Amino acid sequence: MKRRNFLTSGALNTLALGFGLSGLAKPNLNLSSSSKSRTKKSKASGPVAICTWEFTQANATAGKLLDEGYNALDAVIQGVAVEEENIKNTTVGKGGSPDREGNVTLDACVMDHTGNCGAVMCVEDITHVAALARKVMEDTPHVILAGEGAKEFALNSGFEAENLLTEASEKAWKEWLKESKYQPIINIENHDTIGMLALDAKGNISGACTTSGLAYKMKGRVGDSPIIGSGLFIDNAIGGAVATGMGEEVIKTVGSFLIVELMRNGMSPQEACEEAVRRIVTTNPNHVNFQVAYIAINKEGETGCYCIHPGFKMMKYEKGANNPIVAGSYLQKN
Ligand code: SD4
Repeated sequence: MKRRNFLTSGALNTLALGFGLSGLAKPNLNLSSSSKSRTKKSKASGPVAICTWEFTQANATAGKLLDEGYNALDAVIQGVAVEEENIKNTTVGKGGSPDREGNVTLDACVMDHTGNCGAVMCVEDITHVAALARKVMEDTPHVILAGEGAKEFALNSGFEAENLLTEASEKAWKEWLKESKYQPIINIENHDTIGMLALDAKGNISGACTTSGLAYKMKGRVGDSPIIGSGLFIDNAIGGAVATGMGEEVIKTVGSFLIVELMRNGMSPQEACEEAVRRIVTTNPNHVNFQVAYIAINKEGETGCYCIHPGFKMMKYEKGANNPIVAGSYLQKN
C-alpha cells in the first residue's frame, strides 16, 4: 500500500512512528533516538501543531506524533514530509514547479528548542529537504548548505536522488514558456509552501519550513523559506513563527524574527502576526499584488495567524482535534 493511502486509512500513528523509528533509509527523516522516550506534560498547554495552509494530513501527522510523546522537531520534520512527497503540491518537494529554465530547486530550514538551526538552499533532486536541513544542523559545523554542495551532502548522508519534475509540472512550465510572463498569482500560484510549528509535551518548540519557492523564478533565486529569521524563527523561551507567500517581502522585514521579538515584548501571537503584516503593507504600496501570511505560537500554546489578502488558512492540531483556522487579512479589514 502506498504511504499516502495508508495514512488516510486511519493507521496514522503506526505509520508515522514506523517510518522514522525503524530507521528506514528512504526517506531518512532521521528521528532522534532521544525522541523515543515518552515525555511528561509540562505547564505549557502542549502538544500543539500548526501549519500554513490547509494541509490537514501533514498537520495531523505532526499532532499524532506529539500526542505519542515525540519531540517537536521530529513532529515537524515528519509532518512537512507528507507534503514534500505529495506530487500534487506544486510548491513543495517532488512535483514542485521549476524555475524558468525547468530546474526544480528546493529550499528548507529547521530550528529547534535549543536555538540550533539548519538550512538548505537551491537543492536539486532531493525530496525531503527539511530532513536534509536537520542533517546539516546535526551533522555539520555549518548552518546552511547550498546547491551542489547540499545535494552531495544529501547523497553522502543516505538520501536518494530522484527527478522532482513531474509530468504535470513540466507540462505547466512548457505552457508558461509560451508567454514567459512572471506574475505570481495571489493564493493560487504561491499558496502551498508548508511551514510548521510544534509545541511538544515537554513544552519545547521547534519548526520547519520547506518549499520549491515561487514558480518560474530566476535560476538561483532563493526565497525566505530557508532563511532563519525570515521564513522561520524559534526562541524556546518565547515562541516561534513561520511565513508563506512572497519571500522577498518577508526577507526585507525579517518577518519571523520580528514576530518572536514582538511576542517577547508582550504581544500575543495574533497581535504579532498582524504587526508583521502591517510592516510590509505600510512600506510597500505594491502589496495589493502579492500575498504574505504568518502563523505563530507562544510558549503557552496560544497561536495566531494573519495575512495580506483574504484566502489564507492555518491548520491547528490540539487535544486530538485538527482544524482549519481562517486567518484575518489586512485588506479585508481595512
Ligand atoms: C518563497 N515564501 O520562496 C516562498 C513561497 C511560498 O507559498 O511561501 N509560497 O518566496
